[in-house]
Amino acid sequence: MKALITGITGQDGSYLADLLLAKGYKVFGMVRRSSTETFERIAHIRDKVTLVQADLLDSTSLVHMLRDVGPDEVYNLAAQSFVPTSWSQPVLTGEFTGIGALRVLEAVREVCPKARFYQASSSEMYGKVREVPQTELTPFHPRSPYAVAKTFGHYITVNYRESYDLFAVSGILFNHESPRRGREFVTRKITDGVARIKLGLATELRLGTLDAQRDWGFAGDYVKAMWAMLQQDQPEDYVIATGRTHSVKEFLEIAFDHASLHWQDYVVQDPQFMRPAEVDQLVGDATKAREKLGWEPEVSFENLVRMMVDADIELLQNQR
Ligand code: NAP
Ligand code: F7E
Repeated sequence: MKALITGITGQDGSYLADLLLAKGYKVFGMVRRSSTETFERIAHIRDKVTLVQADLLDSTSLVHMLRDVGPDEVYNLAAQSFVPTSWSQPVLTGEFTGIGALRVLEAVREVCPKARFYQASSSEMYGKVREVPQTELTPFHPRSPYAVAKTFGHYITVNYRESYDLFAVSGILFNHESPRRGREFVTRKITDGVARIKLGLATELRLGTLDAQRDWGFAGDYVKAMWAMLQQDQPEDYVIATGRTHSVKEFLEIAFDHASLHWQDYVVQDPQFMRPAEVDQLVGDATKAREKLGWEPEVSFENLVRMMVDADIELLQNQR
């Protein structure tokens, strides 16, 4: 089996590549041209995957890539994925995160319509939530240009499935984190901050709202659900979540406590990290995934936080 992953250099792309290699797939990864390589997360599997240059902005490059690879499965994980950047660069976010998904779908339809397609949809689409917890049937109310773009990506995936009979599915994934998470996201920002403070490299950690709540899981668990969705008899959409919600404050408490520190001594609230619009109580109901995919999250919230703190301390110690 051949799988193509867009966004292989990102958090999820790297975990999905690990999973598919372990299952015996030949793994191809789409990378965009850059003056410096951004292959840190796939350094450990660099000789096991084949990288192909293409860009979500360039339809021709996507068509050529699919012709060259001839994949059985396509996972569209590439996107501008940081919510605050979507306010400062809304057009670019719409192009990458929304229309980019359409370009990949169009290329699949033209080149390899029998390939199975996965779209990385997001709990951010629920935004100003209509009900708690959220299911596959909960209406969307996106609250950022990122979320609006993801909502387009979601519906165009549903539309291509219904219009062209593609095996196209959308995974509505709630926040998932890991030691490979980008450092600007709040979880990694905190665990990196704890490690720096612990090692005497920083004296404070500047954050936005501490009351925000998220349903946080482990990325390594969530990529298993992506794969499982493409192995079903019917293409359907699934919510992937832990069903538990925690505040930024709770994350801080566990992270600092794990390093024997008190967060109140170091955390400073800074208005520059507040958002023009926040989402409400995001908490997912993954009953359908549990029943149809047999999927369950394995790493608890507490263990996720501790895993990330340990990894960041080790990383910084090794750099010394
Ligand atoms: P990430 O770490 O930010 O990775 C994004 C990937 O997209 C990177 O490989 C990046 O490449 C690539 N990319 C961006 N623009 C591109 C372009 N124009 N052409 C080609 N590649 C491009 O994101 P992630 O956390 O792994 O998330 C994976 C996907 O799931 C994203 O679509 C995200 O929006 C979605 N999602 C994430 C979560 C979550 O909690 N992590 C939840 C729901 C949905 P470079 O390395 O070159 O920048
Ligand atoms: O923010 C609050 C912030 O940036 C979480 C992406 O993967 O998950 C991610 O989006 C919360 C927000 O993730 C800071 O206001 C406080 O309420 O870690 P985040 P996100 O916006 O939830 C979804 C599912 C995706 O699809 C996205 O691609 O934390 N917060 N202080 C802060 N957030 C950040 N980044 N930085 C702070 O200093």
